[in-house]
Amino acid sequence: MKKIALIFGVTGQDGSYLAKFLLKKKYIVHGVRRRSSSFNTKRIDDIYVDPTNKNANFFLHYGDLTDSLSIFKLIEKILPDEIYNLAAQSHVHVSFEVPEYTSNVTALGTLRILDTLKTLQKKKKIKFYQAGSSEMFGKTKNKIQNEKTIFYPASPYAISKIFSHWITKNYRESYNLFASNGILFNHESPLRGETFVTKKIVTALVKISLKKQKKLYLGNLYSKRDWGHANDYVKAIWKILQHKKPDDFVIATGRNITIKEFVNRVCKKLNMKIFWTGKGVNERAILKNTNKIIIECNKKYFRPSEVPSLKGDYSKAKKILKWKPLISLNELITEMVEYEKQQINQ
Ligand code: NAP
Ligand code: F7E
Repeated sequence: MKKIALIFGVTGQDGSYLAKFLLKKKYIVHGVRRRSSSFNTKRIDDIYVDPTNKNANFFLHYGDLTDSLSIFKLIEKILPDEIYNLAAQSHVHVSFEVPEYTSNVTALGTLRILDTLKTLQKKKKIKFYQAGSSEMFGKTKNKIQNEKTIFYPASPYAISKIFSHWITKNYRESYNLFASNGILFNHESPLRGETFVTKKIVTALVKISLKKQKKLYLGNLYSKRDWGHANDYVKAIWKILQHKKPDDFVIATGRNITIKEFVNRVCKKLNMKIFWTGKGVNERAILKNTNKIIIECNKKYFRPSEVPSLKGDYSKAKKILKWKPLISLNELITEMVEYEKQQINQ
């Protein structure tokens, strides 16, 4: 019998990589999409099949994490073997602008799924994965973070993810649900949302190199992030649910660099020679051969509260799940740059 998976957040970066990964593993995959005034299925259009086709193995349903009725009805109808909760208002900066909505989706949405699983557990024991985040460590003083590091969240997003982390643990301990948390550090890909910093940098610098854009505006250049590839990380997500017991795992690369260093590496890949000048919000990058400013900082992109440095220790996942990242940051940058060039040439 084929396994059945239900993915909340299937239209997002991770949802699309996970759906493709599970289809390769011969799962039947159901995904939840939100109603939106414009199409939001770009990342999964390549796997869409007409649901009336008798060989169809990928199905989309309308639903929303703010709507308990839709969640209950979908889970009760599909009765999947595994649920992956990847849905969230996932932008940290935006969470300061819409804190209540962020909490409703990113915190309470998880509770709505878990409570459905509790109600339905006599009908079926469904495994549950919760997409936790390194942002939960926030302003931690620990140089490297693992499953035992104390959380110090620095945004409404991070606080919502901590609620989800603990409610997942609480439902596991109180009702014996198979409910696991991943604590994933930043992971990127060509399919990353346009306003996250890596995608924003790569898209702009490729356009600048082709003289299709003049400038890139950024915020804090000195925060450090541990960046991996989404394709490696969805394999870890799957492994977490295949483990014999529910548990919590940090997924990371164990290396971090600043935003500025990320910019330098993308410029190198594009053979753009730049130098930096100025300080703080006046810092800028100048292209050597034209002497033109191509990067400036803008207050608009600084956050009310910043997470200065994150670096993950994934030794538990390595030991127990036999997982490790396979794609290096330079390979990730190459893939993102090539994808962006292709998009422009289309
Ligand atoms: P993403 O690209 O922003 O995708 C988020 C998904 O959630 C999209 O499918 C989105 O639908 C959906 N969604 C948003 N609000 C919803 C609602 N009210 N009801 C139902 N679905 C809703 O995020 P991602 O990068 O793939 O990340 C996946 C998950 O991992 C998120 O929970 C994120 O917070 C978490 N996470 C991400 C990272 C990372 O570095 N990528 C690291 C740690 C944790 P639309 O397409 O309609 O917007
Ligand atoms: O910012 C700085 C910014 O928005 C990274 C989400 O997937 O990963 C992601 O959250 C850093 C921050 O990702 C700009 O201040 C500078 O220090 O790409 P980001 P994030 O906030 O780390 C975690 C693990 C998640 O869970 C989240 O869902 O880059 N930065 N200048 C900028 N950031 C943005 N977005 N735009 C700028 O212009």
